[in-house]
Amino acid sequence: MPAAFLSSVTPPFLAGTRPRSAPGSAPGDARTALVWAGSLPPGAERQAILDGLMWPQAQISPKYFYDQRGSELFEAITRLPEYYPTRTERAILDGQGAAIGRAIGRRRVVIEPGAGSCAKALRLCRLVQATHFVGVDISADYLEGAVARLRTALPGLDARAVGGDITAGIALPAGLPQARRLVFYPGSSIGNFDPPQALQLLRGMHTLAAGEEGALLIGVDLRKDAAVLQAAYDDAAGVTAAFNRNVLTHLNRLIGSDFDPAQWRHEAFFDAHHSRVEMHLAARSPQCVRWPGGERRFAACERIHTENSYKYRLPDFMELLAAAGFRQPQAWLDRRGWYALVHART
Ligand code: AVJ
Repeated sequence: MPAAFLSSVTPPFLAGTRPRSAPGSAPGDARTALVWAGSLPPGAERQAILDGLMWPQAQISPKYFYDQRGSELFEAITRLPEYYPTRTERAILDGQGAAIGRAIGRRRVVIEPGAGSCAKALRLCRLVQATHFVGVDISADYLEGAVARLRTALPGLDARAVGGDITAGIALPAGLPQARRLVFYPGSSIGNFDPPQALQLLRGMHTLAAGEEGALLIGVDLRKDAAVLQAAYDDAAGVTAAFNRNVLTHLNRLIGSDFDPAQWRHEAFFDAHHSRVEMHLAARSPQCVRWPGGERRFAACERIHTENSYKYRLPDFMELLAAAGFRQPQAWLDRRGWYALVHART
């Protein structure tokens, strides 16, 4: 691995997350049960957010983008002309679906961390003739609606929604078959984590899939021209800017802060050294943000770091997969080599 991959600093909001045991399935109808799992206790979550805000380089974890409004804005981003990852991934699945389907084989269980709208889950569950689906997402209400629609589209599928934070460890519904599991992690969500965190997450996915013939299918955004990346994260219509600012509205609700989103400017750029797109919010004027028990002053132009989106070179990503214990990796790329869908076995 190049040195750049090892030199990134672990931000406080991710340093504190550790796998922890979580409660099992909630009582009630097993087909519709929403299982809460893996989230930090409320006090610790609040403290983690405040630590991030008080850090010299203020930061907010990108997981807080995804309240109801944020999930809708993200869906809008995936339809933007500049935002290539979603449609490139779909083109790979559509164009090379037969070969990918052969590599995966028939699958009993599909587990999708960060399932969101479940749009890709429908295709994949059809492709591999899955009998069980487990969608996991931090935006639990949004996910619950999506899983309900998935059940309508595939009536034979036992589909469950699990609300929870995948970085904190998740509890699978009781009785889920152990054999022929496929962890499906599309959308290049792995890019939100710096390589050491990504390795930890991939190890967790290895554990989730482990058992007879376990496997992983993961989407990875690859390194490319900086101008293409820049446009994808700073679109002309300003949807990504609205998505970025919405995190402040969400935080106001979560911790009782008084951020004025209109006072913050969206910034996005490619950092070639770390091979990542960074998103920030920059203060338009000097201001003081208050919350119960504290405050932080921001100078004009001072920034809050809200997201990293790593762009991998394929060999580096393959090394990460191997380090997490995966074997026999196979990758399918689009014609331009912008994006990879990678399959590997546990
Ligand atoms: C959902 C993390 C894959 O990094 O491209 C889109 C989120 N941020 N536009 C990405 C995002 C700004 C997205 N991921």
